[in-house]
Amino acid sequence: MNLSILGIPMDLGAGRRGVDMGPSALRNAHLTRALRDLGHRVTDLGDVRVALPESVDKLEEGGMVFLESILDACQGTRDRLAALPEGTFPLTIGGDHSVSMGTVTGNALRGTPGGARMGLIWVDAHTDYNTPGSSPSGNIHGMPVAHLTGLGDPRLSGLGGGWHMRPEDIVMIGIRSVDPHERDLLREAGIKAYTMKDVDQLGITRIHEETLERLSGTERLHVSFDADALDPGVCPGVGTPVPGGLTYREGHLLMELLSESGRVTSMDIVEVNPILDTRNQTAEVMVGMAASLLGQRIL
Ligand code: EXY
Ligand code: MN
Ligand code: MN
Ligand code: MN
Repeated sequence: MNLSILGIPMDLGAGRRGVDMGPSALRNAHLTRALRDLGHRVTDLGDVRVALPESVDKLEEGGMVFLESILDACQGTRDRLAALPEGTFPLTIGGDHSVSMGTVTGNALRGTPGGARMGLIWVDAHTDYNTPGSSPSGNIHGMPVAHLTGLGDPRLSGLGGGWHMRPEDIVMIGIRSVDPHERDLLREAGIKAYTMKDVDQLGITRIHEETLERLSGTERLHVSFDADALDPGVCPGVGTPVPGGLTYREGHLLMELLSESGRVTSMDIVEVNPILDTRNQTAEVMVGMAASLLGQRIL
């Protein structure tokens, strides 16, 4: 398969600095080599520009202050992805999870001016369904899914030029940290979220079956994998760790089953923070997850 890697070195959506080095950490974990060893033709497109206004000191500011810079980076991401040739598999590497407002939109718009009907599998400890009005932190990496469905700040929810994710085409897996108002918004939207209790009770195999059934009407399928979905013992290098996450095998099984389905058309890896993980274990684990989605087999 033709794979295109695109980095978005952005930490402006997060509550702490460092995930802007996520793309470098993933490249240092030999992402390209791992995928070439599976027989893929891999092109590394480099990184999207992420710019701050001169006046802003990102170490001293936070939250919504960065909205315009996040919007600019997401527009650049959207446009790069929308312009890729048909038939390529985009693998976007962050960067905090606000980058997915650009990745999901760009992958939906490619070759389809009005935007394709996109399925979205959101692998995460968090539902990322806050709006600026509901967020307890003001950090935009807690808001991407809300904006992809048309809620929130119109500058961000307008990235698709009228295209939005349908809530019924979104499935979340690994959820274990949801804010009070966010929970209300999720319920109103009718988004399917599998919590870690569901993972414990149903298992990944049943969740995978139900997910593909629910998303059977979609034209494309994007997997957005937040490293903090995995247990902090597996992925310590994340900015918002939550105990009781997916095991290493649950993460790989989900990727292996999705790989066998042949349905997935694009992927994000986000929230890898090398400042918090000097052994680069988190990046190495996430390279393995991408490899499992892209055809690596045990036997
Ligand atoms: N729900 C919390 C907030 O909105 O501030 C925490 C969000 C963490 C988001 C990370 C990327 O998954
Ligand atoms: Mn997230
Ligand atoms: Mn998360
Ligand atoms: Mn709309």
